[in-house]
Formats: sequence, C-alpha cells, structure tokens
Amino acid sequence: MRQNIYHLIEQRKKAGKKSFAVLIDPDKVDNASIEQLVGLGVDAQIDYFFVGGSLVISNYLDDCIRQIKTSCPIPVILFPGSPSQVSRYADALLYLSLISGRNPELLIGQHVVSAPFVKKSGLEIMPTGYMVIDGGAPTTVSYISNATPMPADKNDIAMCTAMAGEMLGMKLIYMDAGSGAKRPITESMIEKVAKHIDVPLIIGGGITNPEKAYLNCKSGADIIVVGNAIEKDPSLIKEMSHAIHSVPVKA
Ligand code: 1GP
Repeated sequence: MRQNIYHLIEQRKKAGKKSFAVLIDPDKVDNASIEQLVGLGVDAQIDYFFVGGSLVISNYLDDCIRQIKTSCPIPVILFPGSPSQVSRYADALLYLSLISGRNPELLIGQHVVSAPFVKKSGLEIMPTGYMVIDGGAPTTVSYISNATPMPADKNDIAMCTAMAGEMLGMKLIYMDAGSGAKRPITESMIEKVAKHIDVPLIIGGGITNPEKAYLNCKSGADIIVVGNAIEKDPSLIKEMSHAIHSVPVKA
C-alpha cells in the first residue's frame, strides 16, 4: 500500500523536523548515476527524491522512477515542469500552481487540460503554491513559465502571496529561486513567509552548501531541495543531509 506522503510531511513539520529532498532531473541521469544517488541517499538518510525538470527531453521519466522505487524505500515526489511529466510509478505529485506569476495557463489553464489524465494516474496529489523568486539569473523556469519572478527583496509580496495561496487551499508553498540560481532565497524572506503560513514551506534554487541549507531551515524552511550542486558533486548529499537534520527541534 502507498504511504500518505502529505501526512508524512505534515507530521515531520509538527515534530519540528527538517527534511531534505534531492532533485533528480531525468534528462541528466542514467542507470549508473541513479544507482549512485540512491546509494548516497540511503546512506545519508535523505527524506525524499523529487523528480522532474523544466524540459524532460528524454523519455526516461518512468524508467528513472521505477529504478529508484525498486532500489530503496525513499518516497519519490514528482516536481513536474509540464503536465506531461506525470508518472504513475511515483508516490505523489506536487500539483503546482504558479501563484507568483500572472500567466493564467500556469495558474489553472494546463490543470484543466490535464485534469482527467492526472486523476487517472492514481497519484497522491499535493496542491502546491509555487513561487518563483528572482535568483539573479534568467533561469529555465522563468523563461518557460513566461512569468516575471518575484523581486528578491520584496518580502512583503512573498508573504502576502504565500498567505493567499494557503487560504486558497494550497497544502504546500514552494519558493524557488530557479535551478542554478546565482542568489538563493534570502533568510529574511524565508522567515517572513514562514511566520505567516501554517502549511509546510519548501525552499530550493541555488543552494550549494550545507551552511546555507542549515540557515534556511533555522529561518523556517521545512524541506530543502537541492539539484544542481549535487549533480556537480554527489558527495554533497551526506553533508547537506547532516546539516539539515542537525537543526535543533523547536520546543
Ligand atoms: C530548482 O529548486 C530546485 O527548481 C533546485 O535548484 O538545482 O539550483 O539546486 P538547484
């Protein structure tokens, strides 16, 4: 039987435990590198694999997820760049609505077109308010989404957007500076948003060292997502995981 992933995320937040998600882009891995990432992930006791990419050029999504699922018990959560990136082999789906942008296609349009297909997948659906924050470089996500990222210093706009997302029923808020961002999201923005929402907060984009991951968690992030830095140096998984899991549990 499938685990209830959202329940797991919520329970960890309630217990004040911080979580680590390793992002795998199916276009950038093969069987051997997945095996390596799974081995490192299991050893470092990471919490989730996120799988997805802005493009997904190859036809490797299903195989990639099946390989992870047959090799380890770590939950696989889809982080899709488009509605075509749905695989029934995953455990859950971040059902993203780009609430920081004003492109109706990514707020609701693509959801309408793909709704029957997504429902039929049988995946656990986790409605997620997705906020793209300016990371100092035009990343693939901002180009593909045709939506202006939120200015990096506008903490109040981020706070109000996340609050609105939560009140609209989003079960998660994901703030992303974009893959390979030059400037990851500031701690002050994370703190401001975290103080004003109750749902779990996911932070990603441009996190390259364990110190930054630790500080993000201390500021209120519940899940830290790292992709690029791990693609460059998979051995970072261990240090990142240790840093994130060593954040003291608040009483
Ligand atoms: C991007 O949040 C993710 O959507 C992860 O970003 O690849 O820069 O770690 P990085």
